[in-house]
Amino acid sequence: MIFQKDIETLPRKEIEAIQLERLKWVVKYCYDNVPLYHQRLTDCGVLDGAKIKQLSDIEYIPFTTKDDFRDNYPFGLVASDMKDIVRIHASSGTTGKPTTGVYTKEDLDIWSDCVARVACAGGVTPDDIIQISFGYGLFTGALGLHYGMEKLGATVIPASSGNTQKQLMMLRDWGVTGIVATPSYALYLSEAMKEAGYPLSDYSLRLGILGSEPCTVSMREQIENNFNIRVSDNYGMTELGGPGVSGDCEARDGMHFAEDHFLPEIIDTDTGKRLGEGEVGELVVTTLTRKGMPVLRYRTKDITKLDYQPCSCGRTHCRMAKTMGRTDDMLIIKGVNVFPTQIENILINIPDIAPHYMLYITRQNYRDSLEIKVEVINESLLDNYKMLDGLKKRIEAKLQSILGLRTKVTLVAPKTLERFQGKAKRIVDLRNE
Ligand code: ADP
Ligand code: K
Ligand code: ZN
Repeated sequence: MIFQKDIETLPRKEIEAIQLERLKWVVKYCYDNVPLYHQRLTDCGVLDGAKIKQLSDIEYIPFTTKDDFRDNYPFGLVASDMKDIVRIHASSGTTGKPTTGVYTKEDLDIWSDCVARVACAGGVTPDDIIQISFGYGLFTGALGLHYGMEKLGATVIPASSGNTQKQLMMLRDWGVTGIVATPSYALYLSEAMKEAGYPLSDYSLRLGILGSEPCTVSMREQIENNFNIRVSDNYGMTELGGPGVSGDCEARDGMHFAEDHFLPEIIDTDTGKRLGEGEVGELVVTTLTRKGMPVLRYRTKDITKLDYQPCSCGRTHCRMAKTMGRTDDMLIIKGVNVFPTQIENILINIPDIAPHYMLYITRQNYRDSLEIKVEVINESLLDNYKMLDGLKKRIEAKLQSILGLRTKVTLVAPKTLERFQGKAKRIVDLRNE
């Protein structure tokens, strides 16, 4: 099933024609309505779009960054009349002032379409009962998935996050077939489900629609095995309106971008130069239809690549690879570049330990060191020092061979590391303390 088949299977040429027309529209719209963009479009000579003749002319336009959102907090980037704004969301703001996202009625309508596409691509049908275990509130994830699922015709349970026993009760009693959550919460819930001890046959769960943080293939497999479900990944962010920007189809070979609403580019982070198809770099996105808060060339800081080849599912919109990290969470330890997802991938494939871990980075005498705390799950090892030491050394050796970095592994008892109900925060960088 393809939710908006006519649009999602358009030939490449037609997608590009729509994008060019909409790009010209959004440039003029920003020039006319947002002081920051008016100034920048004036400075670069694009003005109200006079210089945009083809899609690649987008490169004349300066990037927009997270700082622009902060500097214009809360409503400086709003392009519509406030009387036409019907909803305000905001990011968590863990690294400063929150980022606001504002929506007109039309924006909400398009947003739901985009989320419904992603849900449909992930296997959801109107027969499904979907439990939304994202935290409801300012966060775009919960309400975004909520209205998208409803638009698709699925039955929505606005469970919100937390209260694990009640989550499990609803899963069992209400015949829930699909769960929406962050991968870390899904993993947590799947463990709690095993522990609760009811047979799998008490549950009807078959799908996981996960997003909002990276989910490696190995983590996905772990969640799938625990729950006995199929998981799809989807991607988005507050600055671009929330989830629905891209999502997995049944092929799970890259997440299809909603290319009629978002124009993606990949750039070299250092030079800002546009990169070609398949090249790895930072994702930059321009919104093509948003009215409340349009964004020109937003630097997402997410590292990925784009694939424009036809997909076996029939959709023609390009596919974005799972993010390989962010330009700002890349750890540089003793000069070695490390992405936390690399470490996770290694740990998750080692038996006897749980997929729960914490990274601590410290600095002494100008030397960085990385300590990794991991939980042992094989209880029979706990009293055997020799076995534990052997396990620890094997993990350290594996990490060193793959990362090229000597690390210190500390094994801890089962269930002693923090469990995250929202986005996991597994990195503690103490170098500048
Ligand atoms: P969200 O509502 O999706 O959590 P935020 O604005 O809080 O949006 O955070 C956006 C960031 O979250 C993205 O820039 C990206 O780094 C990360 N993110 C969101 N979804 C995914 C995903 N499916 N895979 C990897 N990272 C993701
Ligand atoms: K996120
Ligand atoms: Zn596909």
